[in-house]
Amino acid sequence: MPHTLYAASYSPWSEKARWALDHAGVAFAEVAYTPLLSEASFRFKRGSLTGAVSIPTLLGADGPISDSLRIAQWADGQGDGSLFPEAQLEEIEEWNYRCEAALAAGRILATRRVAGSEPARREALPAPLQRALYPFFAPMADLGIAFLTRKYGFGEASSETAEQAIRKTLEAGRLVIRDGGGHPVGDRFTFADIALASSLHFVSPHSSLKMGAATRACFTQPALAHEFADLLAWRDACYAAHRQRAR
Ligand SMILES: N[C@@H](CCC(=O)N[C@@H](CS)C(=O)NCC(=O)O)C(=O)O
Repeated sequence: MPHTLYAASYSPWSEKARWALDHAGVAFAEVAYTPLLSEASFRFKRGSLTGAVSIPTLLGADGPISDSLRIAQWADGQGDGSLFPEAQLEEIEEWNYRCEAALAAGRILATRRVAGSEPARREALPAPLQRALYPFFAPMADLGIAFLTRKYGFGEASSETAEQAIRKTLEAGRLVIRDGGGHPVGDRFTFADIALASSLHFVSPHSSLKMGAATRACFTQPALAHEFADLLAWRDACYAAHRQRAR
């Protein structure tokens, strides 16, 4: 059965899954998911009418696989197994956990900025709704932001605390890259590299990721990007060396 990845082009969690699938050479089709708007048809395809759903989700494996880490582990099992060497599994999962904390914090900052940017709210809608139909669908973007704010419970979170959480992960990442010879775990490229590279998404998204200019601006934190310019350079080198694209 062909594999389908429900994903969003601007989402770092989707990119983690996509990267691992490409690395393992798993062929898949990607379906663009827009929060709220896509949920009903996605639930139908996934076969889950109740309960929380999230993207990335891979359909067409043994059953639906949600969560970027689980998708990556499944993909690695189809490939050469190099992303999750048995002996380093715990360390890799620990890095993923730290990087998830940075992403969760980054989403707070980015969503707030998107909420305040009319062009970014427009870009959050599917392409056909961004032009002539926009006046009718503009409220959908506001609803989508309110939905995500409620779903991920960050309405009250302080931006300073979020920034500190990102800094904590990136400072640890910087140290381990410096002292570990260029990889967060062991001396080879593993999923920990993918997790750390993706954790910079809400500091400065990688140039290869498709997103509108206004969205990219909202996802960029100039002060953090300046502070972690060394880690961004490492991330760019990591993409250049290891981001094979199957499609
Ligand atoms: N830990 C999860 C996090 C996934 C996640 O937060 N997904 C969000 C952002 S792309 C999502 O599904 N948003 C759309 C929605 O909740 O409707 C993973 O690694 O896949």
